[in-house]
Amino acid sequence: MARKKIALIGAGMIGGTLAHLAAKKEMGDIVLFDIAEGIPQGKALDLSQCGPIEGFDAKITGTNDYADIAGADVVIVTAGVPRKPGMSRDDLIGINLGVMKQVGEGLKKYAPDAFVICITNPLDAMVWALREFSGLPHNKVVGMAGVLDSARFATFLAWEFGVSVKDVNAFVLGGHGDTMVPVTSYTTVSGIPVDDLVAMGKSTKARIDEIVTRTRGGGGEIVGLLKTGSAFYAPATSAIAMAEAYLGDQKRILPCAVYVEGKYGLDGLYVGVPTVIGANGVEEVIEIALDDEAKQNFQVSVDAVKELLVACKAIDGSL
Ligand code: TXD
Repeated sequence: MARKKIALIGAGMIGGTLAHLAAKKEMGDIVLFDIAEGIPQGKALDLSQCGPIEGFDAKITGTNDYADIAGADVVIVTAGVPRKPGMSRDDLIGINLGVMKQVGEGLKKYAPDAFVICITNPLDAMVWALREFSGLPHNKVVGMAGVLDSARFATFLAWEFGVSVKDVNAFVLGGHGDTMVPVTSYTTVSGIPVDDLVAMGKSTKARIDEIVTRTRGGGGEIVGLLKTGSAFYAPATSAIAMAEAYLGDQKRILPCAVYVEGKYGLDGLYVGVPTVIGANGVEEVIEIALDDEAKQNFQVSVDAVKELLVACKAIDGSL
């Protein structure tokens, strides 16, 4: 059986990390696309030379021509500009919306059957715009944010409780922004709800609230430290988990930015919700019961996403 084909649109910090992870896992042949001349080609050559050492067989190529992504099974989009200190994710709309338009045209023409994972910020608006521009089916275009935000939440909780990260199952819903909704009532350590661990004296409500706040600011914390860009190892790792769920028909329930129609009181919006990812892409949106606080926070998140869409439509009248 021919190898799968993975196209990475954007060969920057996340794109290069995606390529390395996909190659090490032998997920398929990899095409790195970028508008920067030489970057995708140089990274592809460098990564290819890891093969003899790591022992992976994967054809890794770099290109500036969309035709080279033809027939891709999975496309992961990081094209655009990342944040600098002092910038909000929303400040990126002006530039990255135009980028999504170009990428959407490329997908429509060369990879209409692909499962597309958008990473570019502001995520909830960019994934919606990419779906609109590409015309691909809603169940085949998703955004990566919740897996990353949940991993940040899980990391901080594991440190707090002094337990293995393997045993923390964290849930973060809503938009990929300061309004994201870490849902402690669905967050467990080996099945034990966080609230029960607090009741056992393993932590306090105040500390958990601090961790929720730190999770919300998780991206900004790294931007502030790096100064030249934003996080890229965990974002790449998160998108790879989503791509593996699709390629392996794993039926994983992952928090992804997906098109929600009729559930959570929404009538057609991309936002982070628990999603079953399998060979058909988005196979089901899981509507969990939210307590009043989580419901309120989720609504704030939805309203923030809606404002981004208004901003997008003001920039590009075709949306
Ligand atoms: O959880 C999440 N979704 C976020 C997303 C987590 C971290 C980073 N987040 C966003 O991903 C970030 O705010 C950016 O919007 C993207 C990509 O971040 P990255 O750190 O990889 O940015 P780089 O290193 O600047 O890479 C972007 C590449 C760069 O090589 C540019 O030349 C290329 O995008 N680029 C383009 N490629 C194709 N087409 C166009 N028009 C284009 N413009 C720039």
